[in-house]
Amino acid sequence: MKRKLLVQVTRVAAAVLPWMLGAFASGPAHAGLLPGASYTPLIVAGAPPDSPAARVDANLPTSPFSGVVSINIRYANGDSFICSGALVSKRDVVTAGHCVDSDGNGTVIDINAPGNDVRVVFNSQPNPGDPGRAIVTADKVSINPNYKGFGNCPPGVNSFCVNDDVAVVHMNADAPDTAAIYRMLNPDTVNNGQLITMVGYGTSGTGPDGFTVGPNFRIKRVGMNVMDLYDLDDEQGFVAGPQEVWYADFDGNGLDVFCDFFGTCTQVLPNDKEAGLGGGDSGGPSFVFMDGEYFLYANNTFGGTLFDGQIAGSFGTFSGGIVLASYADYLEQVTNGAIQIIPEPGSLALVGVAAAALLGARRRKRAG
Ligand SMILES: [Ca+2]
Ligand SMILES: [Ca+2]
Ligand SMILES: [Ca+2]
Ligand SMILES: [Ca+2]
Repeated sequence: MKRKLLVQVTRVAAAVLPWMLGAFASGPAHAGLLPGASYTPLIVAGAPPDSPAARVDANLPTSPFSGVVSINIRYANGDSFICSGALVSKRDVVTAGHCVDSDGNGTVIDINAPGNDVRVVFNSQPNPGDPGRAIVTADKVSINPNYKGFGNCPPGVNSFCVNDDVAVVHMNADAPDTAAIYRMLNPDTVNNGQLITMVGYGTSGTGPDGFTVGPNFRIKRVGMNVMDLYDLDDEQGFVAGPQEVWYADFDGNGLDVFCDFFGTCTQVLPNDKEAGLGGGDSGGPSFVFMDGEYFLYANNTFGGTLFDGQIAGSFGTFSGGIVLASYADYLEQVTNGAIQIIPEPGSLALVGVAAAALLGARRRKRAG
């Protein structure tokens, strides 16, 4: 018998982080953040002998991920959140909109209000006091104007919209020299089957058990997956416009849910590579590795379960984020041209986007 398909998308990022950087969140999560949502974090390992520890990337200048940062968002009421991000210029970090959304409706945090701030935490060197571990305060924060809060859709669209969840944090001082600056790839089309490397500071765990390890501003993990499905523009009812949202399932222990439910049967990666996302991974990058370079390709913003009884973060759940190429104009504008965006070589432009229609169909079905 087929299990009832229950798509439940929960925000991945912005987990409350009570023990790092002196930040302490008393009481429940910030009121603006999806009340009642179960917080699920990012880079989750496979089954033993793979483990969360095995996915940790050393905080070294030689790491290709030295420019992946954690971000601490603090409010005057004491709320404190952790997210992840990617350095795209000496002063600019790309992250997720919901990380800096103060009211759940896409209103950017007022960093000029007393007690509020956004800080970028670098981990491009290993030892306390190293310049590569600088914590740099933001002097400007921008959320993509089409982002109206996690899950919130444009008027007239009856669905759950995770689209447009992109933000840029501008810092009041230069990033440390040891932190890598990433160039962004801007392909014409993103294809299902695209291999990605995901990096973040969020919750981790294992495929069998789900989330077991909390997020940490100083511990980043790396995992891989393959993009399976896409959503088009929510402002156009998901039937037109660019690919805005990507989805990947967390394959393992014989579970391949997007293959089973949507007929999208992409490569299942080895146990020590395939990964899901957890709380705190939000805003972190998904890279495409090409010609010896990691290019920024997408950000990571959500995770979810497909049916009742699934353990958050376990095999058979899914996660995803935002395809940044679809926001190239916005990113160019907000960084004052500081972000380096390069077109993807034609040889890599791929085949169709048959999968794009699938979630659209599901959405319409649900809506109907
Ligand atoms: Ca939108
Ligand atoms: Ca949109
Ligand atoms: Ca997968
Ligand atoms: Ca799969």
